[in-house]
Amino acid sequence: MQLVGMLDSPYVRRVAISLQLLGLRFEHQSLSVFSTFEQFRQINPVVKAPSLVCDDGTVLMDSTLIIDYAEALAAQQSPPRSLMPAAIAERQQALRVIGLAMAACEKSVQIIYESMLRPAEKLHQPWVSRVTGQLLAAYGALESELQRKPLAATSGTMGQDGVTVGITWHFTQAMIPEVVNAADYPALREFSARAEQLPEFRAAPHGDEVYKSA
Ligand SMILES: N[C@@H](CCC(=O)N[C@@H](CS)C(=O)NCC(=O)O)C(=O)O
Repeated sequence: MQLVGMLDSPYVRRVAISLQLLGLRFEHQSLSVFSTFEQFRQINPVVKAPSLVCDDGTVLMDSTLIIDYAEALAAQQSPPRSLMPAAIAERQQALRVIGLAMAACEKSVQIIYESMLRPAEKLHQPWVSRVTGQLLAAYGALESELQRKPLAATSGTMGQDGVTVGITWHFTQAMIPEVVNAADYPALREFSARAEQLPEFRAAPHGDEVYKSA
Protein backbone atom coordinates (compact mmCIF):
# COMPACT_ATOMS: atom_id res chain seq x y z
CA MET A 1 0.00 0.00 0.00
CA GLN A 2 1.04 3.56 -0.59
CA LEU A 3 0.71 6.55 1.71
CA VAL A 4 0.28 9.78 -0.26
CA GLY A 5 0.96 13.21 1.23
CA MET A 6 3.82 15.21 2.69
CA LEU A 7 5.17 14.65 6.17
CA ASP A 8 4.77 18.37 6.86
CA SER A 9 1.13 17.38 7.40
CA PRO A 10 0.63 16.13 10.97
CA TYR A 11 -2.10 13.82 9.69
CA VAL A 12 0.22 12.17 7.17
CA ARG A 13 2.87 11.83 9.84
CA ARG A 14 0.32 10.32 12.23
CA VAL A 15 -0.46 7.61 9.69
CA ALA A 16 3.21 6.97 8.78
CA ILE A 17 4.13 6.44 12.43
CA SER A 18 1.03 4.36 13.19
CA LEU A 19 1.66 2.02 10.24
CA GLN A 20 5.20 1.42 11.47
CA LEU A 21 4.14 0.77 15.07
CA LEU A 22 1.52 -1.66 13.77
CA GLY A 23 4.23 -3.51 11.83
CA LEU A 24 2.70 -2.76 8.40
CA ARG A 25 4.89 -2.14 5.36
CA PHE A 26 4.08 0.76 3.05
CA GLU A 27 5.54 3.03 0.41
CA HIS A 28 5.38 6.78 0.69
CA GLN A 29 4.71 9.26 -2.09
CA SER A 30 5.47 12.75 -0.83
CA LEU A 31 2.98 14.84 -2.82
CA SER A 32 1.80 18.29 -1.72
CA VAL A 33 -1.90 19.20 -1.71
CA PHE A 34 -0.78 22.67 -2.79
CA SER A 35 2.32 22.66 -5.03
CA THR A 36 1.48 19.31 -6.71
CA PHE A 37 -2.32 19.66 -6.60
CA GLU A 38 -2.82 18.23 -10.13
CA GLN A 39 -0.61 15.21 -9.51
CA PHE A 40 -2.40 14.59 -6.21
CA ARG A 41 -5.76 14.89 -7.97
CA GLN A 42 -4.82 12.04 -10.32
CA ILE A 43 -4.60 9.77 -7.29
CA ASN A 44 -7.44 11.22 -5.22
CA PRO A 45 -9.74 13.77 -6.90
CA VAL A 46 -10.67 15.10 -3.44
CA VAL A 47 -6.98 16.04 -2.83
CA LYS A 48 -6.87 15.21 0.87
CA ALA A 49 -3.65 14.34 2.70
CA PRO A 50 -3.26 11.69 3.87
CA SER A 51 -4.62 9.39 1.19
CA LEU A 52 -3.88 5.68 1.29
CA VAL A 53 -3.84 3.62 -1.89
CA CYS A 54 -4.62 0.10 -0.70
CA ASP A 55 -3.15 -2.99 -2.37
CA ASP A 56 -6.38 -3.52 -4.35
CA GLY A 57 -6.31 0.11 -5.57
CA THR A 58 -9.00 1.45 -3.25
CA VAL A 59 -8.17 4.98 -2.08
CA LEU A 60 -8.90 5.83 1.56
CA MET A 61 -8.63 9.25 3.16
CA ASP A 62 -8.75 10.82 6.63
CA SER A 63 -6.08 9.74 9.11
CA THR A 64 -8.52 8.26 11.61
CA LEU A 65 -10.23 6.13 8.94
CA ILE A 66 -6.91 5.02 7.44
CA ILE A 67 -5.69 4.03 10.91
CA ASP A 68 -8.94 2.14 11.48
CA TYR A 69 -8.20 0.14 8.30
CA ALA A 70 -4.57 -0.37 9.40
CA GLU A 71 -5.76 -1.62 12.80
CA ALA A 72 -7.93 -4.21 11.02
CA LEU A 73 -4.94 -5.36 8.93
CA ALA A 74 -2.71 -5.54 11.99
CA ALA A 75 -5.31 -7.57 13.88
CA GLN A 76 -4.89 -10.30 11.26
CA GLN A 77 -1.13 -10.50 11.72
CA SER A 78 0.55 -13.06 13.88
CA PRO A 79 0.91 -11.93 16.59
CA PRO A 80 -1.89 -9.38 16.19
CA ARG A 81 -1.02 -5.77 17.05
CA SER A 82 -3.09 -2.77 18.05
CA LEU A 83 -2.40 0.77 19.23
CA MET A 84 -5.73 0.92 21.09
CA PRO A 85 -6.39 -0.62 24.51
CA ALA A 86 -9.16 -3.23 24.62
CA ALA A 87 -10.33 -2.58 28.21
CA ILE A 88 -13.15 -0.05 28.42
CA ALA A 89 -11.61 2.32 31.00
CA GLU A 90 -8.27 2.52 29.16
CA ARG A 91 -10.02 2.82 25.82
CA GLN A 92 -12.14 5.71 27.11
CA GLN A 93 -9.03 7.49 28.40
CA ALA A 94 -7.15 6.95 25.13
CA LEU A 95 -10.11 8.28 23.11
CA ARG A 96 -10.29 11.38 25.29
CA VAL A 97 -6.58 12.11 24.79
CA ILE A 98 -6.78 11.41 21.04
CA GLY A 99 -9.82 13.68 20.71
CA LEU A 100 -8.04 16.54 22.47
CA ALA A 101 -4.93 16.06 20.32
CA MET A 102 -6.95 15.91 17.08
CA ALA A 103 -8.75 19.12 18.09
CA ALA A 104 -5.40 20.80 18.80
CA CYS A 105 -4.16 19.58 15.44
CA GLU A 106 -7.22 20.90 13.59
CA LYS A 107 -7.05 24.29 15.31
CA SER A 108 -3.31 24.60 14.57
CA VAL A 109 -3.95 23.88 10.89
CA GLN A 110 -6.81 26.40 10.81
CA ILE A 111 -4.58 29.14 12.24
CA ILE A 112 -1.83 28.32 9.74
CA TYR A 113 -4.23 28.21 6.76
CA GLU A 114 -5.77 31.53 7.81
CA SER A 115 -2.42 33.29 7.54
CA MET A 116 -0.88 31.15 4.77
CA LEU A 117 -3.77 31.02 2.30
CA ARG A 118 -5.47 34.38 2.76
CA PRO A 119 -4.14 37.78 1.72
CA ALA A 120 -3.10 39.66 4.88
CA GLU A 121 -5.92 42.20 4.50
CA LYS A 122 -8.51 39.40 4.46
CA LEU A 123 -7.31 37.71 7.65
CA HIS A 124 -10.33 37.55 9.94
CA GLN A 125 -8.99 38.26 13.44
CA PRO A 126 -12.15 37.27 15.38
CA TRP A 127 -11.93 33.82 13.80
CA VAL A 128 -8.21 33.51 14.62
CA SER A 129 -8.92 34.56 18.24
CA ARG A 130 -11.72 32.02 18.57
CA VAL A 131 -9.61 29.20 17.14
CA THR A 132 -6.62 30.19 19.30
CA GLY A 133 -8.80 29.95 22.41
CA GLN A 134 -9.93 26.48 21.36
CA LEU A 135 -6.33 25.45 20.66
CA LEU A 136 -5.14 26.61 24.09
CA ALA A 137 -8.10 24.90 25.77
CA ALA A 138 -7.20 21.62 24.06
CA TYR A 139 -3.52 21.87 25.06
CA GLY A 140 -4.44 22.90 28.62
CA ALA A 141 -6.62 19.80 29.00
CA LEU A 142 -3.96 17.60 27.40
CA GLU A 143 -1.30 18.91 29.77
CA SER A 144 -3.56 18.03 32.74
CA GLU A 145 -4.19 14.55 31.33
CA LEU A 146 -0.46 13.88 30.89
CA GLN A 147 0.37 15.22 34.36
CA ARG A 148 -2.25 12.89 35.82
CA LYS A 149 -1.24 9.88 33.71
CA PRO A 150 1.97 10.02 31.66
CA LEU A 151 1.82 8.47 28.19
CA ALA A 152 3.92 5.46 27.23
CA ALA A 153 6.89 6.61 25.16
CA THR A 154 8.67 3.51 23.85
CA SER A 155 8.17 1.78 20.49
CA GLY A 156 6.83 -1.32 22.21
CA THR A 157 4.33 0.45 24.45
CA MET A 158 3.20 3.60 22.67
CA GLY A 159 -0.48 3.70 21.77
CA GLN A 160 -2.48 5.82 19.35
CA ASP A 161 -2.88 8.40 22.12
CA GLY A 162 0.90 8.84 22.26
CA VAL A 163 1.28 8.95 18.48
CA THR A 164 -1.41 11.60 18.08
CA VAL A 165 -0.20 13.76 20.98
CA GLY A 166 3.40 13.46 19.72
CA ILE A 167 2.76 14.49 16.13
CA THR A 168 0.38 17.28 17.13
CA TRP A 169 2.61 18.93 19.70
CA HIS A 170 5.63 18.76 17.40
CA PHE A 171 3.63 20.24 14.52
CA THR A 172 2.29 23.15 16.57
CA GLN A 173 5.73 23.93 17.97
CA ALA A 174 7.34 23.72 14.51
CA MET A 175 4.75 25.95 12.86
CA ILE A 176 3.22 28.38 15.39
CA PRO A 177 5.42 28.33 18.54
CA GLU A 178 4.43 31.95 19.22
CA VAL A 179 0.82 30.88 19.77
CA VAL A 180 1.44 28.03 22.24
CA ASN A 181 4.19 28.83 24.74
CA ALA A 182 6.04 25.54 25.31
CA ALA A 183 7.18 26.59 28.80
CA ASP A 184 3.55 26.39 29.98
CA TYR A 185 3.27 22.71 29.02
CA PRO A 186 6.17 20.79 30.66
CA ALA A 187 4.57 17.33 30.46
CA LEU A 188 3.78 17.72 26.75
CA ARG A 189 7.26 19.07 26.07
CA GLU A 190 8.95 16.19 27.85
CA PHE A 191 6.77 13.56 26.21
CA SER A 192 7.35 15.03 22.75
CA ALA A 193 11.13 15.09 23.27
CA ARG A 194 11.07 11.36 24.07
CA ALA A 195 8.68 10.48 21.24
CA GLU A 196 10.76 12.28 18.62
CA GLN A 197 13.74 10.05 19.54
CA LEU A 198 11.88 6.86 18.61
CA PRO A 199 12.93 5.22 15.32
CA GLU A 200 9.35 5.35 13.99
CA PHE A 201 9.20 9.13 14.50
CA ARG A 202 12.70 9.66 13.11
CA ALA A 203 11.90 7.62 10.00
CA ALA A 204 9.00 9.99 9.27
CA PRO A 205 10.32 13.44 10.21
CA HIS A 206 8.12 16.53 9.96
CA GLY A 207 8.92 18.28 6.67
CA ASP A 208 9.46 17.48 3.03
CA GLU A 209 11.49 14.29 3.38
CA VAL A 210 10.26 10.93 2.15
CA TYR A 211 9.66 8.22 4.73
CA LYS A 212 12.56 5.79 4.90
CA SER A 213 11.82 2.50 6.60
CA ALA A 214 14.12 2.07 9.60
N1 LIG B 1 -9.39 15.10 9.46
C1 LIG B 1 -8.44 14.88 8.40
C2 LIG B 1 -7.71 16.18 8.10
C3 LIG B 1 -6.78 16.07 6.91
C4 LIG B 1 -6.38 17.43 6.38
O1 LIG B 1 -7.06 18.43 6.58
N2 LIG B 1 -5.26 17.44 5.66
C5 LIG B 1 -4.80 18.65 5.05
C6 LIG B 1 -3.29 18.65 4.99
S1 LIG B 1 -2.61 18.94 6.61
C7 LIG B 1 -5.34 18.73 3.64
O2 LIG B 1 -5.59 17.72 2.99
N3 LIG B 1 -5.51 19.97 3.16
C8 LIG B 1 -5.96 20.24 1.84
C9 LIG B 1 -7.41 20.54 1.76
O3 LIG B 1 -8.15 20.25 2.72
O4 LIG B 1 -7.81 21.03 0.72
C10 LIG B 1 -7.49 13.75 8.79
O5 LIG B 1 -7.47 13.37 9.96
O6 LIG B 1 -6.80 13.21 7.91
